[in-house]
Amino acid sequence: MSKKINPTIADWNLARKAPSKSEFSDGSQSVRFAPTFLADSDAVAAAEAAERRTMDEINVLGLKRYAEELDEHGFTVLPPEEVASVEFSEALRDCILEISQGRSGRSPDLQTGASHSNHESPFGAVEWMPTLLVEDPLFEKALMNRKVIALITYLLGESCILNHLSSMVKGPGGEYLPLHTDQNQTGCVAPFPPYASVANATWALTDYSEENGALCVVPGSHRWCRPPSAAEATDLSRFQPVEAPAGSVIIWHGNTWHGAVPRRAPGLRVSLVEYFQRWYHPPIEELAPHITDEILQRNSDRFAVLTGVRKPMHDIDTPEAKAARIGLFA
Ligand SMILES: O=C(O)CCC(=O)C(=O)O
Ligand SMILES: [Fe+2]
Repeated sequence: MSKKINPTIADWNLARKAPSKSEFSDGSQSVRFAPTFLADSDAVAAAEAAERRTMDEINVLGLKRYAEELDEHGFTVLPPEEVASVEFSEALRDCILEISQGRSGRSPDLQTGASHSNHESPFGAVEWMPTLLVEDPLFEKALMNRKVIALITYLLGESCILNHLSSMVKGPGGEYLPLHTDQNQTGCVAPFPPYASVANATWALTDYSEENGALCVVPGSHRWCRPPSAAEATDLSRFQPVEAPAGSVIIWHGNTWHGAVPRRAPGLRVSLVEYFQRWYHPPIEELAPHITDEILQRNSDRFAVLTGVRKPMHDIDTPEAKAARIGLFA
């Protein structure tokens, strides 16, 4: 597996190794340093353990190939058979369409797409619906999908959080979504670090193809560590539509240039967007106040971290919190 994009703990060991007494720079043991900022062997061990857990999970779930694609191309497509049953994906799609009807008062037309053909949004002819997580337990199940979380952890570490969970319902016509990166929207300014500080997992709940108005990517663009220029953002020769059957999950690195083509075929493109980021970026959806005890009880501890109910990495003194500052997978 390429180590260039996601350096492993070994690459950083020299800088992070807890020093022995004889390694202090002036060779003297009589000089005293305030301990908080010194490398700490418990924190290093916690960071290494997080990397081992992350890679073990990738291997146990048979996801090595998809992790390699993320390293190599900056995106990957988990096919439906890797993700969930057809029934689950269809239920998720129907649930989104029902919420769309409830929020807009208009009945979505999956066959012709006429209900959404005149929609205007920054994403084209798309109805964008944020704040979905607590609308239905199906969204909690989608969020906690083990394989999706394994790959997101590979990109963002165990301490990552959800920035928002939303859906897109796209009708025929409308505008192109210009190429852009997510990294500089909620992560950091260019030049970007080579590792992801933001990552997107989008459930394609209807078939994705060029004529169906698919997401487009520029493979390998995550290595460029910058967003496209205005000319590059609108250069249609760079738009590569992602072909993915309904039920797939498309995962991409925050540095990856992506956009979308307008839908030419009748009907609707329906997707669920799970947008994640490293723990130190503020989320756009403040989820914690909406997470009830009942929701917490039916979910894992990881769910509480993802939704910001628990913030263990904000506690500066624990090895885990220190590990989240020194390890890409912690
Ligand atoms: O699904 C799409 O059409 C692209 C949306 C997008 O840019 C995003 O979710 O970051
Ligand atoms: Fe985006």
